[in-house]
Amino acid sequence: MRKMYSLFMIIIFLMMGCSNNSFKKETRPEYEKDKKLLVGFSQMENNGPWRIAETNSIKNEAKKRNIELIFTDAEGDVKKQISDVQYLIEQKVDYIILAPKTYNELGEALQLSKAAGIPVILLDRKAKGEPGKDYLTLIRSDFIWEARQAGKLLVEATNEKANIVELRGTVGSSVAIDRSKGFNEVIDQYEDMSIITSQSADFSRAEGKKVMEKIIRSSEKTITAVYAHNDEMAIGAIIALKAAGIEPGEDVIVISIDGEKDALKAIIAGDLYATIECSPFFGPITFDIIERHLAGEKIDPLIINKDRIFTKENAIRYVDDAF
Ligand code: GYE
Repeated sequence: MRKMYSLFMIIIFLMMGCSNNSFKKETRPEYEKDKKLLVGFSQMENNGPWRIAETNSIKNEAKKRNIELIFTDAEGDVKKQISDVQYLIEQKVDYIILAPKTYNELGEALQLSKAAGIPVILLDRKAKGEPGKDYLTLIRSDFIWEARQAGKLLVEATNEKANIVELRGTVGSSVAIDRSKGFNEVIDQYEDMSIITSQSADFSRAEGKKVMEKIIRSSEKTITAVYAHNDEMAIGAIIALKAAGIEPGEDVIVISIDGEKDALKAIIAGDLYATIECSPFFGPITFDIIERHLAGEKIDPLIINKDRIFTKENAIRYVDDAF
């Protein structure tokens, strides 16, 4: 009888242990409400002013709110980014913030976190999955809007006539697709605005310079405009143009997206015509979302940041605050 009783107690004890574990991640049980929140942030790469500004915005905001953050840098390698997410899952984080490099591959990371029951907040790009099911929400800029503004400004600056070089962002990223689409929508309405070549330079300054050098060497047509999907590639292109004796701002109109400090300086110097802002400051909105979700609020599956346009009219006003 005694033996039976102890066996019974052991079974009850084991069951209590199990049930505690299984409801751990869903909603926070009362006894965990005061526990410090543990959040993982998987960044795709951490070079160039835009990425660094985004990373710092998340890190600073976590610190401000007394939230513990585990940061991983995939160094531009999508396979590493998937294993970084796996690592964050093993660390039993409460939420994952994911800035996914490419759409398809990082969809796999969403499936892993979903299976582990950890909500994901996607930052700045899409990954394959269903909003509200495979991830909590996506916070980003309106890339189509940005690209349309770039297109409109270029039409104005070139009097509706240009041979355009397009420097595209990372192949397989949602942002590169949208920035091509929005731009093409606008310039397609003008007979004499044409893209003479469109090539990827992976959002990098060094690549932008290299790709532009090659295009300058091989182009049969006179290049009169450059549309770069981000400032870093535009600055690389400006360096290449100058080295080839072509004057940006006079011979070639250069336009891009992001609004980084170097781009605003290039506008003031007359090398860059304009840049459309794409804010990298995700910290406050991301942690607001997490806190609202913890409080049981319903979260919109898509949150769009508001951006501005920087030209020679206003660049001087914003340059000091830029990233
Ligand atoms: O414009 C670029 C960065 O995904 C919106 O990625 C982001 C883009 C940003 O490397 O500079």
